[in-house]
Amino acid sequence: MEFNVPDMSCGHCAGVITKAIQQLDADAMISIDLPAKKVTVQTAQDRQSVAIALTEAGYPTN
Ligand SMILES: [Cu+2]
Repeated sequence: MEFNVPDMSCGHCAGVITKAIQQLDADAMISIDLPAKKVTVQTAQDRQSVAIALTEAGYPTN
């Protein structure tokens, strides 16, 4: 699944986002495209759970 994360702007953001997703699913495969502000996640969790985790970490998705 793919998320647009407009507030993601640097490596720190990417780190926070990675951690938030890993707390939800330690086995998640996460790939972050910083210039495109895009996060791709392979996880058994549903899309809404990941979106909520990102929002709670301070990075709302759209
Ligand atoms: Cu940042």
